[in-house]
Amino acid sequence: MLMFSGEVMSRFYTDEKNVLIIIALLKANNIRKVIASPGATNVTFVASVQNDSFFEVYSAVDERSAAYMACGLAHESGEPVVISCTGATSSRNYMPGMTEAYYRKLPVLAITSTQSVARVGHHIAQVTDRSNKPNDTQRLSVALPIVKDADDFWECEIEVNKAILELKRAGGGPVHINLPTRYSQSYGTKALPTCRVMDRFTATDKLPKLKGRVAVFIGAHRDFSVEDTRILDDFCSANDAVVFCDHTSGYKGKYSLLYSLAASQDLTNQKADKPDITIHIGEVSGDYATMEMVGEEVWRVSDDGEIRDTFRKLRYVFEMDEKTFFQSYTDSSRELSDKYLKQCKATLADIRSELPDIPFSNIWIAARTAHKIPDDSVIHFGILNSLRSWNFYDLPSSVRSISNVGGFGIDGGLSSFLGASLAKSDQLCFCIIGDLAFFYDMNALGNRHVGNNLRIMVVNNGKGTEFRQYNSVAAQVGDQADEFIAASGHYGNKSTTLIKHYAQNLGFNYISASSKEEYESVYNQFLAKGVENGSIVFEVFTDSEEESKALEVIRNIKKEKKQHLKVIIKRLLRKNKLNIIKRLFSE
Ligand SMILES: Cc1ncc(C[n+]2csc(CCOP(=O)(O)OP(=O)(O)O)c2C)c(N)n1
Ligand SMILES: [Mg+2]
Repeated sequence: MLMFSGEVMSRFYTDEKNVLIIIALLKANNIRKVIASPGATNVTFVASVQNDSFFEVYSAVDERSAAYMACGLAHESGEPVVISCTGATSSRNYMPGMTEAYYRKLPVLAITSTQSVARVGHHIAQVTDRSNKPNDTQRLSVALPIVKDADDFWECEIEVNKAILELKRAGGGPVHINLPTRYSQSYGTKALPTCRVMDRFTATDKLPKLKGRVAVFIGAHRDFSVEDTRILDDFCSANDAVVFCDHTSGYKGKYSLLYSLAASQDLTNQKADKPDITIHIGEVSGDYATMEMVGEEVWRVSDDGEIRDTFRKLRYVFEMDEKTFFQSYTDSSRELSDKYLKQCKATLADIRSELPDIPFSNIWIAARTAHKIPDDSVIHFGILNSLRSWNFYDLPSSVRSISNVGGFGIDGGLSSFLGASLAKSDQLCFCIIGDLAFFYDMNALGNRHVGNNLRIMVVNNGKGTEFRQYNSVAAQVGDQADEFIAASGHYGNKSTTLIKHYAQNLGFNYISASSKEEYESVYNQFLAKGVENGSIVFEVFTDSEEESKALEVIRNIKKEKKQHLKVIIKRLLRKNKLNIIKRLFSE
């Protein structure tokens, strides 16, 4: 090999972070073969691998030939091969070789370097549009960012992991990475960044050891059958694990912890109840508070096998059904334990024992009502205040609950609920929904299939109170938020007759309440068992300020001194009142 020894010795890796992440992860995955084609945009990548003796670098001027060389080398060595090219038409010439690799399932990783993709379409020399690729040239194509902050780093780390894992997934094949450069000239980086390496396992692989304290976190999930529940319970008892749940998790087993009340406390830190490893199952969760209760490492289990780094701590993906996973980690010879469960339950019980008086609000309603929802009913919650408020309180174990947290829309709550009510006409279906969500989807109530089993509670605070909560992202905007952010004053502005007449004209029974006393006097009608008396709309008028106060009260039951101080400083910083401290902290 031709050496330019003086120059090479003085250089290390580029300082372009996307390149460093690629190199770190190639090394972690033991991918060392690189075929480089000449050019300017891939200088930082090529010069960096060239400076690391781990890599085995070859040169090929003709990119078409380079890709075919990679096929031969990958096939013969049984290892993945990286090909690197620049802009202009270079990447176009990878296509024949990548097509060959696709149909032969050869692990060829094409890294096509480029100037910033923002330059595509502006007649900038050598910049070509790579956003469309023939389907049969790659199993996956990812576009990396130029890494400027922690979010870019995270995105880059994830995309490179995805790309590398795809080289061998489902039999393997070629993968494409588009890599933007800023033509950095500095090669002073001696150490590669620490990157998270992700691994994927299927049911036939040898699985890693599960060590430390374990919790399962369930996002939105279909209801657990009796058998599913037993399997998860057995896993928990064999591993002294717990299950962090909310009302969309579908799990009602012995190890379930509706933990939102504890996790939401502004002035305490529930560190003592955190696991080391979190097993993540289910889909999107609306329980933001309990999502903080993840351990240092997350293991995702899903049939889809996708990299879903919800908590930014993903280590392993298990591409298998939950039953296979849980049974694989249930060693029945181990001593059974529920120590961790008892500890978390004690935390919750301690907070619940101090529940204060709460202003009239969705949270107060949930406190009065959740435990009284009739057995075997279904209950739907609107996005997001209703779901959050009711997540503070347990429902009877025979009651099944759900919310549209898939797309998180306020647009289809009533329609989804109507659909659910059609499945069994004699099963009571409850819906707790805000006024904006109600009016958005109110036509569902006029559907001619509406039966007698609907119990709809509209919590009417005259706006999207979500954006008037004391801790909302719009909190700084104050009362001004009402006009355009919380969309106050629409739909009759808390009219006492609008929903009433609409509901009654459609054949619903209508009841309403505007205070705790009124609520107490009518809510038993809403909860009455049986469907004989027809469907009900129960409109509860609350005040947005009281809603916010209620949330603040319930999130401040427990106080830890250290945490208290932290929160106070944070709030002051947020309010921009102590700019000096802010500057001090940012230095
Ligand atoms: C289709 C759609 N548009 C906008 C949003 C953003 N959003 C989330 S909660 C919310 C307010 C809902 O207000 P309301 O139904 O009255 O409930 P409240 O917060 O007052 O309890 C909005 C607009 C959304 N989730 N979905
Ligand atoms: Mg509202």
